[in-house]
Amino acid sequence: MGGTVLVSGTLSDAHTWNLIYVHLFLEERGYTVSNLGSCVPDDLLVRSCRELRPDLVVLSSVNGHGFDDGLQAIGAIRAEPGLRHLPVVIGGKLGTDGLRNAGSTRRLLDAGFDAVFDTGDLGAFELFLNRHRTAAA
Ligand code: B12
Repeated sequence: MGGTVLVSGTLSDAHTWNLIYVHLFLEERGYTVSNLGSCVPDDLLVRSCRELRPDLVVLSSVNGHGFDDGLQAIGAIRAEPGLRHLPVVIGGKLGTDGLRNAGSTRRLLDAGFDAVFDTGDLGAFELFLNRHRTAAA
């Protein structure tokens, strides 16, 4: 079955139902989930990645600051030598217009995210999970 996933909100984001939704979405697919909740500072996120050693980290942001918060979070994670290859994705409503933003997505990928779901496409996320599971097996 699935592995372990660390779910987290981003630094500025106070929304919580998105986190609960993603948590349940993963549990229903056999993953064991730890959920850090909302407004997570980068140092707590990095410390949790180091201590829990999850198979995957999923950041969720819906307040419109996801591109900026995500860039900062992935910078902190990738700066940690032991976390350079940890799979990390981000999704939700990352911008404020509900539209895909290829430039900002590219910046997040270049900064170290393994995948970006900027409009929260759960179908694309499920495809990613299946590919990730196959690669890990
Ligand atoms: C409830 C709510 C609040 C509540 C939150 C309470 C709580 N405990 O969560 C309160 C009142 C606190 C709030 C505050 C604010 N909110 Co608000 N809020 C909402 C609202 C009405 C519903 C959100 C919700 O719970 N949805 C239910 C969950 C299950 O769905 P979801 O969040 O959309 O998540 C889905 C997808 O995005 C996706 N998804 C999420 N994460 C991930 C991750 C991955 C990897 C993937 C694949 C998919 C994915 O899966 C989920 C299920 O489909 C939305 C509008 C709306 N109808 O969506 C606005 C909304 C999210 N809020 C918004 C804003 C702007 C704010 C404020 C900044 C307002 C303000 N000026 O103060 C503050 C944010 C403060 C902060 N520091 O973050 C905007 C965000 C703008 C944007 N991104 O385009 C929205 C979209 C409203 C709008 N149309 O303008 N909010």
